[in-house]
This record gives sequence, structure tokens and C-alpha cells, in this order.
Amino acid sequence: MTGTNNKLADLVREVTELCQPDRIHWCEGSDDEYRLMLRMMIHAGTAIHLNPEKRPHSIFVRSDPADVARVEDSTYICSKRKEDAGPTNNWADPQEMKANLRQLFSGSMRGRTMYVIPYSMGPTGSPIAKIGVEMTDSPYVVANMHIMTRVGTEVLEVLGRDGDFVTGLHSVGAPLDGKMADAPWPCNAEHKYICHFPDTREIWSFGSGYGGNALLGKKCHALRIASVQARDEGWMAEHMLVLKITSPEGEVKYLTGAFPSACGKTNLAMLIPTIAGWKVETVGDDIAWMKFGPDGRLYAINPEAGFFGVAPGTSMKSNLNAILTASKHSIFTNCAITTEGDVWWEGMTDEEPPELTDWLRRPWDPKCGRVAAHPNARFTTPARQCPVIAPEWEDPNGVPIDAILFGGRRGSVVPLVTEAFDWQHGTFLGAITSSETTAAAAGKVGQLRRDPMAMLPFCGYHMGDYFAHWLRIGVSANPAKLPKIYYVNWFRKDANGKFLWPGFGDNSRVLKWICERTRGTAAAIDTPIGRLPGPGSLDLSGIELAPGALDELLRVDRDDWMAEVPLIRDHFQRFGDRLPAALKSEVDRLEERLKNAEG
Ligand code: O2Y
Ligand code: MN
Repeated sequence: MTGTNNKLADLVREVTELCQPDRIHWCEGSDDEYRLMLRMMIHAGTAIHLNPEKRPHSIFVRSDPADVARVEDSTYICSKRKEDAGPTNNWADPQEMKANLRQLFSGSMRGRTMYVIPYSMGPTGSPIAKIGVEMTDSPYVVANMHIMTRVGTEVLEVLGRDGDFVTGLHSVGAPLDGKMADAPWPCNAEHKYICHFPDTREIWSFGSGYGGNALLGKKCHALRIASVQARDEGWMAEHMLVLKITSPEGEVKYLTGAFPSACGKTNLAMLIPTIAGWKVETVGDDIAWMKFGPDGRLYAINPEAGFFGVAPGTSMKSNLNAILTASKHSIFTNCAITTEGDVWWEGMTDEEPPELTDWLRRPWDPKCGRVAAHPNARFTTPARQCPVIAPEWEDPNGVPIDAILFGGRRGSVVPLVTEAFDWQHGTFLGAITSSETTAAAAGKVGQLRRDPMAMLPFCGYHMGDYFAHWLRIGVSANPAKLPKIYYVNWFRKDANGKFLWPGFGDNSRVLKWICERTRGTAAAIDTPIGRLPGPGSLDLSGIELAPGALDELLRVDRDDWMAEVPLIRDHFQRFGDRLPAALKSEVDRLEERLKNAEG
């Protein structure tokens, strides 16, 4: 195996010397290999089998209570120059960080196996796909990477002798060093580092075994490193779902959507429309890589092969398709366990089970005053099991994108849907994406956070340059062929704090209006903030909105928006002289339009 790729052979030799694993396992990507990882986790006490009658071929894992989510404070962009990481990233000098990491990684795999995982982000061999290799000492990572990416021999074949790849080095940072027993979830309590070296396309992750910190193909490669590759090569790596929507007449449109966390992105990707004859199918739920095709349109692939979905809140009502996807062959992390040996989490059922074992192994009942599952409990499940996966989800050429959605959770000010005047204005809408925090996030509930293009934790370079890249994409393209851009807000509330819009499947009504706009049929009216649905153009058949709700959902309040302008200016100030002039002028133009609007 080591002979297949020159760079890889040298790399594995070097990393072996550094980390000193007892054994090396080259991952081939087979079902047998996946089953071996599960057996090892069960043997080590990391995982248990779920009841096969309830949840066939599935396991449940409990992480260390101190290793339950992405660690943004310990995530670094180690670009050569500090100013290239920008104000939204932690920066460290690459040489200093490498020296620090070399010490930590030195002997870190003693007593363990190092798994070498060649993986493809995107269908193997696709012109849009990219190859990575993750070297890790965690069987949990191997099993999850099997689901989330395409792993193994076929990837090495595409890589060939001289092909290049993104390097990923991961260690849980807990050498066994002759210890008799391993921890069920080994990790390093003192040191956690998730480091990206964008200039050399490397990721070094130490100390955490959880999700985005450890499955290096996902946020680290497919967003942080890929956003840099995309900038350099003229394409886009975005934190976006991709969905296919088909009208009753059979007209197909493809949409992407970027939403900060806790806005229902996976739910939207798998939505079941409430309007007759419309169908939504899933291409991806988290990341989109978009490149121009020979016809001048933007084509998107989902670089992932599975869903790493947040479990709490996922139910037959909120997302039946996710529940069905995860009904078998899945890995569950930090959920609660029922007396029948199945998983449970908050919001899964209308009624709470009378008795559970919580994610920390404690007995749980509805009166105990604690949550049963960790709020960031996860299911890892293959995309191909999704009942509404689009047949073309693995098309190596991707799908042509008709519209891009941005959105956030805003209880006031922001209307249900706004169409951008053009690409530059759409880039502005993306750059000011904001959301109010929910109980699921750390910090105060209801605080307004700006999360440009939902990329705040995931952009691998200066965000001002990232905005410039978006603008360059618009300038380089034929405007008629670019996707239209929209801003949606499902979360506007009335004076009593009640949601005005039913959300979930009824969001298809907004998607329908967007499809009709891309076709040039539905009516819209110009407002100072963008184009909104014209009278009667939103399909509300079969739903009863509260009296006045539609007016309120589509109301553009001049005073509210005038108050928003200085907040936007403050937000943009962060990016200093790297803020493109075009975005500064978009704020000025917004203010001008608001001033000129009738009160
Ligand atoms: O907490 C983690 O490690 C996972 S975070 C995550 C997982 C799947 C999709 N999106 C996200 C995110 O934070 O955007
Ligand atoms: Mn995400």
C-alpha cells in the first residue's frame, strides 16, 4: 500500500517516527473494516450495540463529558501572516505551532494503532472532488469517516503515484504507554488543538476525539482548507445545504442554503412540502462545493457521504426523513438509552419515556430536572439511506444551482423572504447574516450574532478577502447564469412572542415563490431592503395564518431598518481595510433607499 503515492509513503514514514504507533492499518474502506472498528469500540467499552430489533446494525457511543463539541477557542488558522487569518480566526505562527504540536504528537500513539484513511470529499474521481488522507489513532474516527466520506483503495487509485492531497494528522493525545486499561473515550484533558496550515494544506488535530474536531474531512478540510483552495482556484466552498425541488409540472430547480446553527438546516434539506404536487429531495445537508461548468453556470456537489446531524429536536414531526435515514447502520453519540436498548433524545417524541439512562450513564426520569441527551448529541448516518436522497446526489459534475438562500433566526425586523437586487447585493445580504442565539448555544439566549454566510467558524482566511472572493465570482460570471440570492427568516414573531410563520413543511411555500422568481413568473415588489413577494404571489392555500400575520411577515419597517444600519456598519468595521468597497457602498445604498422611502 505504501508504494502507491510518493508523498503519502514519505508522510506515513515521518508520522510513524513522530507518533510511534504500535501498528499501522491502511484503510481499504470495506464493510468488514467498518465492522471491525465497531467490534473494537465495543470490546474497548467505547460503544454498545443498540437493540437490533429497534435499530439494526447501529451502535451507541458515550464521549468523555469534557469532549462533546467543536472547540472554537482551540481552533487555529496558522497562515504565514497573521493578517491573512483575519479578525474572526485564532492565529498562530505556523512554525511555532508546528514545533509545539510536534512535542505533543511525539509518542502520542504509543500502544495504539495508527489508521491511515485515504478519503475523497465528493464522488471519487469527480472533477470537483478533492482527496485527503487522515492519520488517526481513533477507531471511532475511522468508522465515522467511513460514513461521512468515501474511504479506501479506490481513492488511492485516483491519487496515483504523484497526486496531491490534504494532509490530516489526528491523535486523541492519550498514549497507552504500558497502561493496562484504556479509557472508554480517550482524549487529552489538558491540550486540545485543531490547527490548519492553509499554505501547505495540512490539518493537525490533537486531544479531542469528537465530531468536527476529529473527523477531519468535514469542517477542517471541506470548509477551512477548501475555502482557501477555492479562493486560489476560483470556486466556492460553502457551509450550505443543497436541495432539489420539483414543481407539479416536473420543472426541477436546485437550491443551496447557508444558515447559522439552530436554524433547521438539515430539516430544510429534507423538507416534506405541504403544497400539493411539489417535491423536495436532498443533495446535501451541510456543505456545498460549487464550480462553474462549461455552460457558465455554477454546479454544486455535496462533498460528504453522510449526515452528522444534531439529534435533540429531530423528530417524526420536525424531520421524518432524518429519523428514517438513521433507522439503521448508524452511529449515535451522547444520546440517552431506553430500557429497550434504543436511543432517545429531547424532542424525539411527544411524551418523554418514563425511564432512561442518560448520556452520562445516570438513571433518568422526566421529573429529575436534567436533560437525558447531551444538547450536541449526534447521529452519523449514510446519506444513501435518506428516503428522499436525490438520484443525482453523487453526480460527479454536480447539479446546476438556481438560487442561493441565506437565513437566520430573527424574531423581528427581517421579513419572511427577500430577493437580492443582484449578486453584489446578495453578497451583502450573506455578509450581514445574523441570528439570535438559542438555548442550544453557549451564552445568553436571544443575543444577535452576525455570522457571515454562516461561515464565521469555518472560513480559513480573512473574512474581508472571503467577501472579495464572493464579489469576484459575481464579476467573473455571466449575470444571467448566476444563481439568484435570497434572505429568508422563518422565525419572525408577533407582539406576544408567537411565531408568525408555521415553518417546517410550510417553508415549501417560500421555496415555491423562489422557484417561480428564478423562472420569472411570480410577482415581487421593490423595497429598500430588496424584493419581496408581491400581493397574492405566496401560495398560502390550505393554511390559516393569524389575521394580519402575512402583512407582518412581509413588513419592512423603515425605523427598524434605520436602526439596523449602524449595527451593520459596526459589524463591517471588524474587517478593516479588507472590507471590499462594494460592501461599504451597499450599506450606504441601503441607508439612502431607506431615507428616500415613504414613511
Ligand atoms: O460539534 C461538532 O463537532 C459538530 S458541529 C456540526 C456538525 C454537523 C454539521 N454542522 C455542524 C456545525 O457546527 O455547523
Ligand atoms: Mn454545519
